[in-house]
Amino acid sequence: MANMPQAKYRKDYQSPSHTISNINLTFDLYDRMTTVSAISTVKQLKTETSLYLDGEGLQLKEIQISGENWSNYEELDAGLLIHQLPEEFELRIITEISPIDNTALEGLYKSGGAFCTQCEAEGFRRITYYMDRPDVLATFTTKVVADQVEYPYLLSNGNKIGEGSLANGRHWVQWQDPHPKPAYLFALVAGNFDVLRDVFTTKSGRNVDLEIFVDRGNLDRAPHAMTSLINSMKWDEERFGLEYDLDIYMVVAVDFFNMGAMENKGLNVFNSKYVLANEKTATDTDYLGIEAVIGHEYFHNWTGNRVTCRDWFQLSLKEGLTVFRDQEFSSDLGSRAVNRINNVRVVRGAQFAEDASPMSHPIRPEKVIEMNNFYTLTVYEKGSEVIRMIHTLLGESKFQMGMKLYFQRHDGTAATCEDFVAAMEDASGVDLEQFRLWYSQSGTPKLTVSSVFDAEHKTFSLSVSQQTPATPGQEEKQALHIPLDIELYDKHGAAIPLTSNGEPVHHVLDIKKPNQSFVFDGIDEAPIPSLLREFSAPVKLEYDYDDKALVFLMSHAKNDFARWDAGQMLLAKYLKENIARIADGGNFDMPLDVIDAFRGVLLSQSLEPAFIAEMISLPSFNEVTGWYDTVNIEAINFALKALKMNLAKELEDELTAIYHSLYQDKYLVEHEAIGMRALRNIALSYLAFTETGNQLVEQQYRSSNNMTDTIAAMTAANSAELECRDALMADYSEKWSHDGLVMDKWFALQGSNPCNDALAKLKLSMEHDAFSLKNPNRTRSLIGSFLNLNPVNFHSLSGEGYQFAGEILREMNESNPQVASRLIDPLLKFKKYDEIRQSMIKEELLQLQALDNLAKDLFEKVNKALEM
Ligand code: B3K
Ligand code: ZN
Repeated sequence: MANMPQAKYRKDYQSPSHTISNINLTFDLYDRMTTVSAISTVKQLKTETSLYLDGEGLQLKEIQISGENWSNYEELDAGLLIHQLPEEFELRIITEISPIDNTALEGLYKSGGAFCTQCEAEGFRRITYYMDRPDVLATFTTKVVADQVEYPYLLSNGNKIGEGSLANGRHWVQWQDPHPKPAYLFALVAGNFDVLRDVFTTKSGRNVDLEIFVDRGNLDRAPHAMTSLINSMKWDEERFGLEYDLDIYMVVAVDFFNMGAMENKGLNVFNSKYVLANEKTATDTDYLGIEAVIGHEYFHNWTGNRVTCRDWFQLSLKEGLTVFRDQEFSSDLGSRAVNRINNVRVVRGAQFAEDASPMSHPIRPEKVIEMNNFYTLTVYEKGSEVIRMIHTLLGESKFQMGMKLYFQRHDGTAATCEDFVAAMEDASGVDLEQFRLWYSQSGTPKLTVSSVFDAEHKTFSLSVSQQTPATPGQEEKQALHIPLDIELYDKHGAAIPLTSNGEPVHHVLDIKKPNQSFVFDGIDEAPIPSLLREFSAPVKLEYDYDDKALVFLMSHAKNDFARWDAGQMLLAKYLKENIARIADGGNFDMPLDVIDAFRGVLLSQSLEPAFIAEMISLPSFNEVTGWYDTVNIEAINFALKALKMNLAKELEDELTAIYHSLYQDKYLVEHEAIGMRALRNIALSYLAFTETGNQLVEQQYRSSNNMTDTIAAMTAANSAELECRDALMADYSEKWSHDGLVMDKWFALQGSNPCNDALAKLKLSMEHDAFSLKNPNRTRSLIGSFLNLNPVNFHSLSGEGYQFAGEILREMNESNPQVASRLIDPLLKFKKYDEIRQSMIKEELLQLQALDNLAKDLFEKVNKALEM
């Protein structure tokens, strides 16, 4: 490569040389030649009289310093260095950009007919030369000029302060955001939309205008997003005491977007996937996803915007905390247990896999080449688990005291993770010294627990040892402070009060040393321990439960999460046994009493349907691969399918009864109704493997009045490779081919199709009118699901799956490196497979490495993977 991308290190942080107190922007919007004028007030903070401004892909037209043309500057690779500047000055820069050619979807680009921006992490530098770093906070005034007919709505951050018409059919609107902010929170949108409007009255009585902008004709798909927004605003006031701070809150849905959504101050830009929903086009999962993402971006207004990050290494300061907040929001509005289960599935299934991959990093990374590569499960989901542990250690009321102090100290500034922990510590008096290691140490800790019951002394001892395996760049690991939430049960299922030397002991044990023991007294009979309740820490737990204890916990544990977890441990135990046996040429086998335990769950009158649905959901292929250093793809696939078929056969009567009893003729988006559909549809996914499967599935598809049941039927047909599959797929594509977002569900099924000629079918789907590699949603649906959810075909020994992935990655490296860099993740884990597969995947990585235009995003990942 001509210029080797350079890494940045957290330890090298230096405060800015200058500050920009305000910036006045004018955009004259044209597809190919947009002119951006930026006038900033700059002040020197240190001794340097030169100012460095970031800038990429810009045509520089003019630089003036306090009204004077300035020629004393250098144009560098990724910026400008302006020399001999006075202490205070007005900087005027004019640049030109071409939004229509921007396929990377970073900076200012066109999504369909609309102009929009994405600036986090470092996209503002593709708009103008600027100090594009999160610790430079300025007030923004933005004037947008564009054609009046094509772009009736011209939007930016803050409040509208002026508008007018111009000659030649153009018009302008000017916006002012009174809250100083870093450039990554800047946004601009220009387009022709339908608008859904509402008003929210805050707890102090201020009215806030709420506006959701969607493509023309989509207004009937916006109400759920609006309801979710209002619920978010209410929830943040009630649970966190936080009120919104502008007079207007806008959300714009766009079709071309690299991720889920963006929290730009007062003007969120959303992937349309997380806004648009009605019963015909969206599933229950989509509805819940919209609620979560609308909530997440709204909650960023305080945790992210009012207090932002000092530098990008601190990303988890805003992301981990905001994920924690959106998880709590969803849990308070819906089922806490179901939410917890789903969050834990992501951590165990995918974040643990990241920890074990070449990309393993702590929640606060030390070294970064391309910042966009660090919007990861580790920073987000493990980051949220770290906040949750602080919450567990402090309790809700002290945690809220910590939040108050955090805002008191840091509102309006750019802070660090350390600032957050210090506020929590100072407000609560709880010592978090050792706990801080969670921010710097990477990898998944393993907790090994053993127990001894002493009948003579009536004691029960738990010995706990912790060990974190080495990760790339971090050989030595230290003991972490791990909150271990436990409960002990007697044989009737009553919780035994925990005492030690006669004194009560809290149910959350502080594990701080490599090896630690806890002795509980006054215990008459051998108790059954429930360990790591609520997944109180993001660790792997090892404890030698026998089947009886797990079956007991499945029905007697006081907390739903613990019941579910016991069921998962039981399934894991038999999956592991069977995978080993199948790898040795043996057959699938599972004892009847294990099956009976799940029968008991299905027959329970007291459990919520949504929870039963979780109890009988099997671990995913990806979660199972996480149990092994070396993965046997065929054996895992065979065992998972055999387990599904076995349960279907043995529990057919119960599943059939449930399936028929849970029929609803009306579609309601309410938690109870969603739970009933979830259970009914998981029952269908099993029944698909029985004799009646094809008929049931086809009938559900034909009679469905909502997308949830439609997609459930198609998914069942796909995984069980039913005869009706192709007919259902054809029918769906005919109905929805005009709507890319709805077709994404179809593309995802094509991508994950387990049949033998899946890759050929996938390639045909790429010819579909609704498909385009330029659209990240389409690409993720079709290609992403092939790479992540189609293990047998992707890892085919023919090597075709890998070659196909390589071709797509080489293409996407040029058009959209950020999306390419997400797609590549499964290839980075090549060391987990047998030697033949390893060498085939490595070959694709080497081909990428050899490209002379390899983007920073892929450069960082490919090199890390090949280094290992
Ligand atoms: N903060 C954005 C993510 C930006 C990703 C940049 N590659 C959305 C969010 O986490 O809320
Ligand atoms: Zn976020």
